[in-house]
Amino acid sequence: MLSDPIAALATPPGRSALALIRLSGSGALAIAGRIVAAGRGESELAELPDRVAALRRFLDAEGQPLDEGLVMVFRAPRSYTGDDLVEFSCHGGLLVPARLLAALYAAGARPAAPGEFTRRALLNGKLDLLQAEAVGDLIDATADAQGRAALRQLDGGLSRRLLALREDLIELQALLAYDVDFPEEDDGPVAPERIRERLDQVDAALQRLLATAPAGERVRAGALVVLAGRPNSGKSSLFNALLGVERALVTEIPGTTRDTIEADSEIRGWPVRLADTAGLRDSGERIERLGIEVSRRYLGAADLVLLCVEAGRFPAPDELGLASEYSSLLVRTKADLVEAPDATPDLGIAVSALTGSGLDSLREALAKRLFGDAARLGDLEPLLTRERHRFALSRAVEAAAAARTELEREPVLAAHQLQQAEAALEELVGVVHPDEVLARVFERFCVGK
Ligand SMILES: Nc1nc2c(ncn2[C@@H]2O[C@H](COP(=O)(O)OP(=O)(O)O)[C@@H](O)[C@H]2O)c(=O)[nH]1
Ligand SMILES: [Mg+2]
Repeated sequence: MLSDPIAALATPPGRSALALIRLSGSGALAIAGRIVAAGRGESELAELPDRVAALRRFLDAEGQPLDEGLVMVFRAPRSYTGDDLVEFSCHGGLLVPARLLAALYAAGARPAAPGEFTRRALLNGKLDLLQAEAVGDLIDATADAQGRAALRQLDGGLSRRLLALREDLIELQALLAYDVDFPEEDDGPVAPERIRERLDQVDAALQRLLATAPAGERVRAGALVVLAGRPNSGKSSLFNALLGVERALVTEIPGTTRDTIEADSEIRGWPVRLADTAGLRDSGERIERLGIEVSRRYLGAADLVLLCVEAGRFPAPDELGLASEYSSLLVRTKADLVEAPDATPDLGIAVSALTGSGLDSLREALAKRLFGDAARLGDLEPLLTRERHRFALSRAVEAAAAARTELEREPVLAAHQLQQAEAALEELVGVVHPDEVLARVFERFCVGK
């Protein structure tokens, strides 16, 4: 049933001062009423005004007290889900929230599935699909830029842009329909050039939006930056310095790093996953050789390779080869060991993991290379942040291009293509939401959301 009562913990389980439990669906107030004790002079739950916190004792199925906390009622449709909703703040930890939930289940609720609260919000028209995705993205965000992008999407920025484009497509269909219905009315109200001009504008706008996808997807997923170079070139030291913690083992023995070590970090507010690799060299040793193979795979997946070469020596042909094979940035390490590190920009950014010199310039360069597009585009357009968005918009762009081709030859077919483009945008925003689209969007949500 669409709105049968569901309940779940909205905060992570474990030791904490407080926990939040949500209950939503038809009969939510009656179910909550069964576990909330109204003491002397206190009003019954059903009499509580909306959105006002009340301190109450919570009871288990036997009527025994299990905690004291706050309860708040949100009556339909003014709630997150759009259905009647009750929130309980109780004490945290492992015992109390579990007992409170058990009491709610005994009183008639069932455990919520992952993302089920947000799914109901969507079905009740509280959020569209893009906003529902943004809720998930905001929860998963680790870097400022991810939080900002998610908030903008949650605020409806991308949805409004897409719905405006959809309006344009509908208007074009109307213009075409007029042309189809009254073709003999030459000099009719709709000049063919006008239709073409409008179509060109819409097409260009769709393409501009599609062009934000690579930058937007990188913001959402984070960029992979791989440190590479010869053994002992200072990769692990730089990795640690950028992270600000001693994650990777550093020794003077070449070949110390064998496994690739990954760590999430934030560089100037942008999400970056750093990977420290085994040094690249011909090694006779089996374990080290395996590590080098893994390094190669990482290099292939990297958004940017930081090629580490000691500041004291000129990059060798194999190193310059690597630099040109991958999208890379040359870093001259151990700058503290040389008198005057090369200042030529072509010869890379001089850094010292020991003194910290040059790290700021390196961070600046990294942010610019990896997220310059996102920063630039993000000011002008909402960003497309997922493959799902890119696929839908590609379909719209293709259909718009096909409509253009058909315009001269067969206006009916052009109108059909415009309708296809419109359908792609509708599916993207979630004006229509086929079940499989919903399933994909919600599969990674947590239960309380
Ligand atoms: N003076 C100096 N020594 C460094 C610096 N970075 C690394 N080293 C030394 O160079 C050696 C190799 O460093 P490591 O980070 O393990 O290099 P990797 O093999 O490329 O990971 C170690 O003895 C480090 O202490 C630096 O910035 N300055
Ligand atoms: Mg190392």
